[in-house]
Amino acid sequence: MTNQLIDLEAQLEALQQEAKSAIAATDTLERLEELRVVYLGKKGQLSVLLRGMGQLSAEERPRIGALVNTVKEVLQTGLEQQRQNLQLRQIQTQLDAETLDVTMPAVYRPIGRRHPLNSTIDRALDIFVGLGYTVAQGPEMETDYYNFEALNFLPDHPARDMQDTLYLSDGNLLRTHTSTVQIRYMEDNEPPIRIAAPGRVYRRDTVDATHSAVFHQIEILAVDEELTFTDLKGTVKVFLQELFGDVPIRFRASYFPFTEPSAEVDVQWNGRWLEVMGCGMVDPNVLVAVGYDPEIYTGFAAGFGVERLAMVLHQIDDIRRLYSSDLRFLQQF
Ligand code: 2U9
Repeated sequence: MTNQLIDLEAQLEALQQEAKSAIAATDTLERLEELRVVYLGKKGQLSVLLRGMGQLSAEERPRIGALVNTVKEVLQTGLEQQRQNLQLRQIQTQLDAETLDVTMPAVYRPIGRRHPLNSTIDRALDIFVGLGYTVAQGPEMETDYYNFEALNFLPDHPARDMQDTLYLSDGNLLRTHTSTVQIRYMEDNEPPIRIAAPGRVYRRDTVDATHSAVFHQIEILAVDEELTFTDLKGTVKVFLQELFGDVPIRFRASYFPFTEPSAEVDVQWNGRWLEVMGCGMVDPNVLVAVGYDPEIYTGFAAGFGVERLAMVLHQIDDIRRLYSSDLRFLQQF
């Protein structure tokens, strides 16, 4: 055996050892590919060693040839095995990362709820929309004309008093009822009309358990040919029974500047008669003010305070609870 042969064999052995441990130590597929190129590539270390074969004799060459093939196979097998290992490891890492721990405590996301005032408004409007009414809205700052004059309030009516109405320095005022919306709607539309007007209203009231300077109303108005007090009673009855269930209701004669005749409506609730709304046939003067002919058209209207209705429905003892944003109160609804 020549020295070259022994030398080459030793180098091949060393190469195989070094390559095997390098392959076993790789931890990425990219690094593994780099190693394949380093050892088995065209310009790799095995090819470099093979160039030394040229100096061997014809008898020695097959022996080295066989050894080179063995080293090649060992390295290819090693590379393939490590490739599979790394792929498995990659999949496992991915699975571990994507595992959903169903026992982990959830992130607390509090669920909001409707404020009792809004849910009362929604319930009431749903009922009227179901009866064919359209929801109408208008400005909160108003003129004397829309808030009083067009609604048949005489110039010296006590409601116009500074004691009762909030006047602004420019001569406008904050509406004391949503009837202003109906006047504006009638100016722009011809009968037949059926509208429900929800909104915020203002009064110069001292705040106590049942009064607030700012509160909410819903008023309805229907104008058509041949509408009678019976239509009004039927509408009010359907509305209250949708809201309170099959409870007794009664109409008491009353007075409002904008309706004639007028009535207040009570429901029997928890054994007591409670006043919940007012209503009446639209005064002919109001129809004339918006250009409707009272010889052809009649109308009925009704109105209620949303706070009062919510308080009756939910047994709330103080109107101020509806504005205090106290979660201990609001979470009960
Ligand atoms: C037009 C004509 C008539 C609306 C009406 C009432 C009776 C009524 C009060 C209930 C408690 C207001 O919130 S409260 O203080 N409302 O009693 N409202 S009839 O009548 C109208 C509306 C618009 C053009």
